[in-house]
Amino acid sequence: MFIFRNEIKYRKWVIAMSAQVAVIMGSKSDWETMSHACAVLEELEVPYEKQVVSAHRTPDLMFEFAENAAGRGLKVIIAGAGGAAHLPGMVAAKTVLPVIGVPVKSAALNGLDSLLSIVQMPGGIPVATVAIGKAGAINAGLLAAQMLGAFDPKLAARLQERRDNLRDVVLESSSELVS
Ligand code: RP5
Repeated sequence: MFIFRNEIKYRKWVIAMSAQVAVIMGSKSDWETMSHACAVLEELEVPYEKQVVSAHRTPDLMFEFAENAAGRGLKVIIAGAGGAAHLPGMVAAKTVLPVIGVPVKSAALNGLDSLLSIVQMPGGIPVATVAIGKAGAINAGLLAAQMLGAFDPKLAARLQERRDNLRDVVLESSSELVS
């Protein structure tokens, strides 16, 4: 049992050391949305790490994270936030790694506030902004994998297989309508 617990710690350490993608979010309340990005990365066997980093509540941690991200070997950052969603843009301001911003659906304005906060970056500091909510989180995971897949033929093949499966599911659903 003791050894097993150590093994879990060891595996977590290995993942942290080998992560290519970081999935960060402004609050634990964003996890329901951001878990979809993580699920895609797991499915595609992309090593990733996840963490809560708040632009407003933990600004020093945010800067430390962004400044050290490239040096730690990360290649892509997925950042989700809701409301006054400054996390993706501020992280992008402190790193030249690609940052994908996920607008989390907010209670007050249904995520329109999140979307506009993330997408309207000034020229020079890009954030690749995806759709509000679950679809955006899924696409953020896929987009990160596609960026890495440009340099990793095996990952590119897994992405193509996923596309092919998606196509088959749609064609199948269409044929069910006809019969
Ligand atoms: C943002 O504020 C977070 O990204 C979250 O979407 C929103 C609300 O956070 P909580 O009050 O639920 O922690 O910073």
